[in-house]
Amino acid sequence: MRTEVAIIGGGPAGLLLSQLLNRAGVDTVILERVSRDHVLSRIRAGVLEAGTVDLLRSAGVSARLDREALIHDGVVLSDGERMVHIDFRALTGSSMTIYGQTEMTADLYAAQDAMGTPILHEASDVEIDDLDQENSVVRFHHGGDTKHLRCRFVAGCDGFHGVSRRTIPVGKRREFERTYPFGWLGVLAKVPPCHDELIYATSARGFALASMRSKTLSRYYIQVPIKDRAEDWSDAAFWSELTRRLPPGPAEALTTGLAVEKSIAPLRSFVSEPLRWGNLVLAGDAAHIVPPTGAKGLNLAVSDVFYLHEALIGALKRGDMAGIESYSDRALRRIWKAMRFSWQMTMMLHRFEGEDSFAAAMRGAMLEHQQTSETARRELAENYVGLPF
Ligand code: RFL
Ligand code: PHB
Repeated sequence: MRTEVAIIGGGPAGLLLSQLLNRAGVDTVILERVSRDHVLSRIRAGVLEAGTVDLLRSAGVSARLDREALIHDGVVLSDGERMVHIDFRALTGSSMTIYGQTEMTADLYAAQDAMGTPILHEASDVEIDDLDQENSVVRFHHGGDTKHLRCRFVAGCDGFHGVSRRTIPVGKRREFERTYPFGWLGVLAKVPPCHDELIYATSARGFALASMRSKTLSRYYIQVPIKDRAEDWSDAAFWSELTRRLPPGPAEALTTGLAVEKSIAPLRSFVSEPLRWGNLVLAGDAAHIVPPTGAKGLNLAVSDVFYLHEALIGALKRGDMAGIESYSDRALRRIWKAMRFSWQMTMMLHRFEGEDSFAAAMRGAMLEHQQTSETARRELAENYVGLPF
């Protein structure tokens, strides 16, 4: 097999990159470790920046999003009774789009099928070689055979646990990491949301987030110790804990119901530099992870893809390698700013086990500052709606 760009990973980064390249006349093949059903059963992000939506539009995959998505002009930060409204529209002129990553991924699969792009599911034991040669090779197992895919570039879009990043020799990459001693227990339930905007709530019992996918589908999270297991949390225990962490009005308005999905995600900040090694380029969670507190992970994967698709088209259509050479630096500048924002939001809203009284007082002061300073709210809003690509 031969293609121009071999894409490892059929998540949002890999699919969107492939879609944008195909539309510019660049051939791709996507190798995905698991089945399509498995990819589409993962419940993850739900909040898209305007820049993300614009890129989905220019990729020709926004028809359903434009019909079904919710537009949110702000979010609420709360600690107990206090509810601080961050008015994105007034502060930045921009807003956020509520549309599940699962739906976005399904739309991308449909568009890629219509393009006839080869997507090989359950491709295992991927190995990438000859990255310093004119052409590279990806070896993998598929359908009982060992296969070889020859290509000009390899795009590593295989998430945090993928193989692409690890293909770069240890001495040639630098990793930055911060882990947090808690996770988010998330529940998806077919109930109307308790409030018309997202609520990020900090409390003496820990963090909670009230989010949604639609007017009839809610997504809630609570901070839990990292050693907790989702199966040990009954639906009743979840709803009871959530109610105690939300501000009183939304807590009273909360409709509980059967959890259609329940899982725990650990929180981590991680960057691996650089994003390029010879013919290999990394994008999305393969290169970096943010804690979900700022809703940045998926949006950052999309901004990487924006820079990368331009770079690959330049190289393959015009023989111009400048975009490939500057890709890593260009993407990392935006990545680090989103890292900082996600870390700051995490510190502002979570309770750390064994913390001193000063830490809680600092969270209170940060909320107080948000409440009383429009400058503080604008800074938060500017980052939340997404820095320019
Ligand atoms: P993905 O989605 O992990 O996709 C990578 C794909 O690669 C496949 N793969 C391999 N394929 C071939 N060979 C291998 N060796 C492979 N190893 C792995 C995997 O099966 C998978 O299909 O990475 P990608 O495309 O970079 O996308 C990143 C986003 O998924 C991620 O950043 C977001 O979901 C993060 N995130 C959020 N981001 C936001 O922007 N807004 C949010 O509101 C938001 N909420 C969240 C989140 C992530 C969460 N979890 C569970 C981590 C909420 C949660 C709970
Ligand atoms: C979600 O709806 O899944 C969600 C929303 C906002 C976040 C993280 C996750 O910051």
